[in-house]
Amino acid sequence: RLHQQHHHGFLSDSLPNCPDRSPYLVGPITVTFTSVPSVKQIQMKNPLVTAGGMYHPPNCEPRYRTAVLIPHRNREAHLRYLLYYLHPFLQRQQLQYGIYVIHQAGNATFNRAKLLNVGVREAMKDEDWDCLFLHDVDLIPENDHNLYICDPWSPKHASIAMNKFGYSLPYPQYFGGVSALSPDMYMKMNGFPNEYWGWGGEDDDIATRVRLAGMKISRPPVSVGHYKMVKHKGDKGNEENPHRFDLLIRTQRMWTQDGMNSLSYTLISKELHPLYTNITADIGFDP
Ligand code: UDH
Ligand code: NGS
Repeated sequence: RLHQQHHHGFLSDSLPNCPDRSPYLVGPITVTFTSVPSVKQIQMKNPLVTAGGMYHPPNCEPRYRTAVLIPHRNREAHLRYLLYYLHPFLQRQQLQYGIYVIHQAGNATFNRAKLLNVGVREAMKDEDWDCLFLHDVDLIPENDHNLYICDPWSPKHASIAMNKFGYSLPYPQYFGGVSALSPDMYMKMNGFPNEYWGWGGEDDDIATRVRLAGMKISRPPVSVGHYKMVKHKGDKGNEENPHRFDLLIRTQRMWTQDGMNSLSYTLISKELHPLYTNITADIGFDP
C-alpha cells in the first residue's frame, strides 16, 4: 500500500482493477541478438520500473503479482538481452512484478536448483508474490500471450517450444528452462533439490517432485510457449554432473528431506539495481 501511495499519490483502492485481458498484448515478438543493450538503454525504455526491477501498472490495480527469479553467474550479456525483452513484455501484461537475479558467489560448481530455492526464500521476504517464475537467463519469450501468471492448481512449464529443440519438447517429461509455481505449490513439493551440482538432471528431478507431491504439470499452447535461446557454449564451473543419474534414482526417497526444509546458505548481499534485485549468496560446494 505504501509503495502504491508513494507512486500514485493516492490510495490503491481508488484505482480500477486491471482488465481481464490486457489491451497491450501484441502476440508474437521478433527477438534478435545483435549488439548487447546497455543498462542505460534498457532503463530509458522502461521509465516506470523502480529500484530493484519492480513494477506496478500506473493506471490500474493488477490482478497478479509475479516474481521472476533468474539463477546467474557470469552471463552478463545474456542477462541484458533478457532484461531488454522481459521488462516491456511483463508491462504489456499489466502485472505487478519484480525481477530477481540470484547470483552464486565464488567459483564452486554451479547449482541452479539451490539458487532458485534461495531466490524464493529471499523474494518472499519482500512481497506477497502470488507467482514465482523460475527463469533461465538465456531464454527469451517470443509471444506475450505467454502470460507470466500461475495456474491456480498446477505447476506450469512455460518454455515448451524452444528454438534449439525445433520449437517442440525435447522429450515429454522435460521441465527445464522456464517454469511457474505459486509459493504454496513450491512449498508443497519442498521446493527444488539442493544437491545437484553441475549441469543436468535437476530439472528432471523437479518434474518428478511435482508428481510425487500430488500435482500435475500444465503447459500453455505450443504457439505461445515459444522461446529463443541466446547461443552459447557450456560454462566453466558447470560441467556435467556425473552423479545426476544416481541422484535421480533417489528422488522419491529424498524429496521430503532435501529442499526448502534443508536449505542453508549465507546471504552476501541484496542490492537494488535499477533493473533487478541482485541477491548474492554463498551456497557452499559439492561435498
Ligand atoms: N547459469 C549461469 N551461469 C553458469 C551456468 C548456468 O548463469 O555458469 C544459469 C543460467 O541462468 C542458465 C541456467 O543456469 O540459463 C541453466 O544453465 P545450463 O547450462 O544448464 O543450461 P543452458 O540452457 O545450456 O544455458 C545448456 C547447454 C550446455 C550443456 C552442455 C552439457 N553437455
Ligand atoms: C537431459 C538432462 C536435462 C536437460 C535436458 C536438455 O538429458 O537436465 O537434457 O539439455 N537430463 C539429464 O542429464 C538426466 S540441453 O539440450 O538443454 O542441453 O535439461
